[in-house]
Amino acid sequence: MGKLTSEIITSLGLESYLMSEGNLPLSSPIDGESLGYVEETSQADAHEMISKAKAAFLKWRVVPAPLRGEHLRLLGEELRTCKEELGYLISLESGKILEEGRGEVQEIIDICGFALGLSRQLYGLTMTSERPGHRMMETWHPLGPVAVISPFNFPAAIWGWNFVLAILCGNPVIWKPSEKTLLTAIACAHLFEKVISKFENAPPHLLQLALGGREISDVFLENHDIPLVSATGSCGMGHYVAQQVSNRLGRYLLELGGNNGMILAPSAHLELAVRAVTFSALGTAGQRCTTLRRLIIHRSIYDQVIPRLKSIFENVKIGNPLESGILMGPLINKEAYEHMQESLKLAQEQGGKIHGGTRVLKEKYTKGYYVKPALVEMPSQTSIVKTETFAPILYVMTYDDFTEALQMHNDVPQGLSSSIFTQDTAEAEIFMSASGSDCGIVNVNIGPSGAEIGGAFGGEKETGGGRVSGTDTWRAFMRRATNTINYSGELPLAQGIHFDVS
Ligand code: UN1
Repeated sequence: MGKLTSEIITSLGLESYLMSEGNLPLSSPIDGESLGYVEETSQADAHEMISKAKAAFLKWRVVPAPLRGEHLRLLGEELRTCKEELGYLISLESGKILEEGRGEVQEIIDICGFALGLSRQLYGLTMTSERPGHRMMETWHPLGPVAVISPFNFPAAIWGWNFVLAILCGNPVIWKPSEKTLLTAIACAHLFEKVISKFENAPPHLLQLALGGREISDVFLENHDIPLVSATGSCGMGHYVAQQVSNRLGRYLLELGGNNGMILAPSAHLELAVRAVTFSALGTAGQRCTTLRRLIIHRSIYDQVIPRLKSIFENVKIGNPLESGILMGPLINKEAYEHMQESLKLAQEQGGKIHGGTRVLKEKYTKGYYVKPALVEMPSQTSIVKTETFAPILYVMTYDDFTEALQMHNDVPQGLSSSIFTQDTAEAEIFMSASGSDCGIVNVNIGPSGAEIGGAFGGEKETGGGRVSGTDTWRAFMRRATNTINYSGELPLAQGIHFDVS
């Protein structure tokens, strides 16, 4: 382990968690370097965690929400003091560049601030009653222990969006992070523990880490004492989670794959559009659920845009994501690289003209999978274009007519994020209207990735329909009660029904 890495592990207080042997190996995608081992959670321990979370729930649910918010404010403060270190650890384990690692920590800081404000605004409605001397209202209550299943690509922020809201809403969390980014998860849990241990009114086990694979998730998917499972990851994983949790009529919140498109209209500000495409397609080495994967360009500007994109894709700085100036780090592992190559082969068979996409730096990093991003000119939106490949592949297609572009844009199974670059107000409005983009995120003159925490985040169709992060997504983490209060001294029934014994 490098000197800086071991210093950061020490400053985050993580040495005691690392073992020289264990059944879950930790490594960095940068060069395959081993970071040690941690112990897998057993099924028996996972069941025990549920009992502990239930006990914590009974205490935490009665702590006033503004006080719960105050705990989260302090988590935000703690994160500010170690933004650099945690950002580094995220980059080391997920392979994203440092700038993005830091950005991820910032997302959690932001959601902590959001939660503090929200802690005094968990509002319910009051309704007018049809009965005299009656009042009706809605109240929102804590739901119970929440299981959070999170992916490798945002190893801290996705936990943050879910955890912070769950805790704010009065629910303990059991977190099953990706097996590829366990150290980041341990660091986040350790930070929270540091903050929460200062509060007398906070019960133990508000956050428990369940480390392992599907067998561990299964314990939470099947258990009635987990009223909500929030899972972020692939559509395949989401299908499985939905089926398992539905079997017991539990609740699930899914934020799954995207196959995000951008329409580039003839009036587009091309300077900005090219920059937006660059960040959205190449950021996080194409491994965001919001990554731009389909560019639908008006035929009249195709020849102005493609040579510029080719040059950017060819020259983008690829390398160790911890070094300054680098814009693209490695893919998460060999499987991701192989999957990318298989998709490119299919694209070629389906008439695609591929630029880039090959492995680079393999002499320097024999165990790191660095690739040139692929720009693929497609004759039409074929089956491979409709499939999400979690890698830096941008499929490019042309259109002549705006209606055709919209139709092509929506003709994929996923529905997470979308964007249009246009100066034509009518086109922009149509794109955002009922007959426009069918995604959960619909942007004008910015790319599909890089959402702020203030908005609800998630999408439709195979993206799973769930929303996390801003606005009213907190409601998914609470139990709604409709209250009717009678102060009339009579007992009138609704709908004018008479039901008298005498
Ligand atoms: C993801 O890749 O699962 O909007 C989340 C974005 C980030 C979140 C991505 N704020 O690109």
